Amino acid sequence: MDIKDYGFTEDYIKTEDIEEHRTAARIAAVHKDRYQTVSDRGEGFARLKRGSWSGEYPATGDFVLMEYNEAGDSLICGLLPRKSAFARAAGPGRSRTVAANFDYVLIAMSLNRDFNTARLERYLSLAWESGGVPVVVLTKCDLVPDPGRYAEEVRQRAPGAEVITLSCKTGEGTEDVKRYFSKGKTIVLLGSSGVGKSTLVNTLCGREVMKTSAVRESDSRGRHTTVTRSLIMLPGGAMVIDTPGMRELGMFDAEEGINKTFADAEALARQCRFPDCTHTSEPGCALLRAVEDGTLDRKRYENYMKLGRESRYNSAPEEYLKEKRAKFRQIAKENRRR
Ligand SMILES: Nc1nc2c(ncn2[C@@H]2O[C@H](COP(=O)(O)OP(=O)(O)OP(=O)(O)O)[C@@H](O)[C@H]2O)c(=O)[nH]1
Ligand SMILES: [Mg+2]
Repeated sequence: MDIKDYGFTEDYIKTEDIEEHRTAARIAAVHKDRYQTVSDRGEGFARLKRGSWSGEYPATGDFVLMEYNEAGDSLICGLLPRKSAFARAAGPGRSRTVAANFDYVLIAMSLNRDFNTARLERYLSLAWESGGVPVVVLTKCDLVPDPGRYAEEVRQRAPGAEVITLSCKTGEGTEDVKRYFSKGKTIVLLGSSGVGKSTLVNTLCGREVMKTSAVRESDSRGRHTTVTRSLIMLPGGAMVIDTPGMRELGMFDAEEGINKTFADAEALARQCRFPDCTHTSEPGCALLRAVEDGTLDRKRYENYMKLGRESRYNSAPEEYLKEKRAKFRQIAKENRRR
C-alpha cells in the first residue's frame, strides 16, 4: 500500500522531515478514541499517544504521524496541517471538525420533503469556508416530474456552485457526479439523513460497501443509518468520505463562507449609505431597499442575517454579547436624548 495513493503529498510534510521511527498515515475512520488508519504499512488501528496531545484531535481524512506498532494499535503523535476542513459549531466557542483534506464538498439534498433552501445555504456557507469546492447534488430526482425547476431555484441560491440533479435509481446525473471523482481526489459527502449519500457511494463503487435503509414515509426523514465518518477508496482511485446525516449544523467562524454563499447580499451591502450599516433599520440601507422592492428574497435576507449572527456568537460569544450590550446602550442613550 502506498500512502501517496491516498492523497499524501510532500505539501503535508517533507519525507526527509519524518523521523525514522514514524510513519505518515491517513485517518480512514474515527471510532471514539480509536482511529482506523491507512499507511505504507497497510490498514490498521491507532490511538493518540498520551502526552503529545493538547489541541485539535484528528478527524476522518486527516494526515497524521504515527509510531507504527506491528503487534497492536499504533500511536498517533502528530496532526499534519490541513489543506481543508469542514467544521461546525459544537456549542458557543467550540467547533468540531467533520472531515479534513478533501477537494470537493458534495452537498446532497433530496427532492422530497428534505428539500429546504435555507438549510442548503447553511451547508454552503460552511462548505465555502472549508477550503473545498462545494457542489450541490439534488438526489432522488426520479421522485419529481420536473427536477429542472428545483435545480433552477437552487442555482439562484448557490452562486458559484455547480448544481447537479441525480437519481441512483435511474442513473440520471451519475456521469455528471463522476467527473469530480478522479484519481487521487477526496470528496466529502454531506447532507441530512436519508438523502442517499451511502446509496451514491455504493453506486460509485459498483457494489454495496455501505449499509442503506429506507426513509420514513410520513416525512421523508432518514434513520441515521451511517454512524461513522469513513473514507472509502473507490475503484478509480478517488476517495469518498461518507458521513452520517447531521441533526444540527451550527455556524462557526464562517463569515467568509457566508459572504460567498450570499454574494448578491454582500454586493448590496457595499452600497449602503453608512459603511458600518447593520442592515436592520438604517436609512440608506441597500439590503432593506432590495427586500422592499423584491430584488432580494426576504427569506434569503433573513437567513443571511441569521447565519452571520450565529457565526459571530458561536466563534466569540463574549465579544458578540459585549457588542450587543454596547449597541443597546447606544439605542437607550439616543432614546433619552430624543
Ligand atoms: N427513489 C430514490 N430513492 C433513493 C435514491 N437514492 C437513495 N434512495 C433511497 O433513500 C434511502 C436512504 O438512502 P441512504 O443512502 O441510506 O441515505 P444516507 O444519506 O446515507 O442516510 P444516513 O446514512 O442516515 O445519513 C434508501 O432507501 C435508498 O434506497 C434515488 O435516487 N431515488
Ligand atoms: Mg448513509
